[in-house]
Amino acid sequence: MVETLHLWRNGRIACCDASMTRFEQGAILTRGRRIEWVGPERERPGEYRPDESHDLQGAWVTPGLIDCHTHLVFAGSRAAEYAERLRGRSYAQIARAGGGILATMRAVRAASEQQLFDESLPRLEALLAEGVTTVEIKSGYGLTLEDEAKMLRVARSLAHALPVTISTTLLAAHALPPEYAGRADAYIDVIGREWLPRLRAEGLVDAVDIFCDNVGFSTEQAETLFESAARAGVPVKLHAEQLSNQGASLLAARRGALSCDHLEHSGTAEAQALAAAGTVAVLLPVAFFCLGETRKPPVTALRAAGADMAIATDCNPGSAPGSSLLLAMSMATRLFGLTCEEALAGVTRNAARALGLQEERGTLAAGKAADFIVWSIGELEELGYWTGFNPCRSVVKAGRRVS
Ligand code: DI6
Ligand code: FE
Repeated sequence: MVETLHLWRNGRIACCDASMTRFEQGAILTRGRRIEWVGPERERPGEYRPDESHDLQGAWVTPGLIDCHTHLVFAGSRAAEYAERLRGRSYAQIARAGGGILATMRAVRAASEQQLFDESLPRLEALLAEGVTTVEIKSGYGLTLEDEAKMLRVARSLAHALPVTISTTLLAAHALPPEYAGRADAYIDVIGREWLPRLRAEGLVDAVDIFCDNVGFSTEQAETLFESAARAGVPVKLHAEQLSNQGASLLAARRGALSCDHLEHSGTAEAQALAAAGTVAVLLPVAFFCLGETRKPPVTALRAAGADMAIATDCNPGSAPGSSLLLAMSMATRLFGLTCEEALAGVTRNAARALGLQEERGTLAAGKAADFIVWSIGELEELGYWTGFNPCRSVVKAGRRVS
């Protein structure tokens, strides 16, 4: 079958490659789900005879945005806990008293697969409406084999309901479930030995994650889980240095993790180790904001070391109840000091790397997925500038205009 060739012309194209190439009078040729060619309109090779032509009317175009860290599949809300936190109780205190992640675990276990799907869908719709065409979704509120599988199946089925590519991450090591109270090592063992191989064989797991912190798991436990992941041939990432420094980033770097996420309590040594290992530093400013944190990730050190920085929503009912990647970009600039260009790279090229998807997505180049966004903006810097305003005009996913 010969797929039709589409020309998308008269755009201002931000490729989001390493040199942040822009074509002011640019065009994109797509064939089926892929980009065939991108460049200045006047340099379009003559051998291409497009079947259809679309006028972008001088609008800015970027790659489809990528939200590389979410816990978007969950049930219920934790607004009452938020109210308690406003009265002075800390996230860690609530977690230690059996609330926090375990409160959502109870809601997720009680929810049917359909309920979980129905509650999660609007959050993914909100991301898509902002031009997010690839989303990572973690498990981590089931904490039994069956309930983790249920969450991951919901994540996979969301990709059939909406034009969004979903990457799934097994985060069974998010909190210690009551069944394993006092037996954290045994829990890590069962995840690595039984759950991971089974869920991977069912096609439900693209990566493995662990919450390594004083209210989560230790670096030794992370190391054990990473050994199992290596045996199963599954890439790893981790929640590191969000609330304390347990040496998790250094472990992530040593194990060649795809990404190391949060990082508020890390410093120069960690930044250098991540840069040297090519592990992406994922910044989650919405969690920083909603927890009322004051300690920031070492952005200056990460920049100086040449580490790749990504930005994600962390969408979850506890620390980051929201579903706006554009707001996360804005917070990353104002709260963490990223430039607008770094923020854009953080939701495109670097976010793709954080998922190991850099060969397919994250930049506009020949051979990449034809996922791109047409924006109603006059300047590219408006991405990372607006707070709570959505200038997305149109979404093209896998070569098809879907909005
Ligand atoms: N860090 C976070 O910010 C989320 N998970 C994690 O390890 C919070 C998840 C939650 O509170 O439900
Ligand atoms: Fe998270």
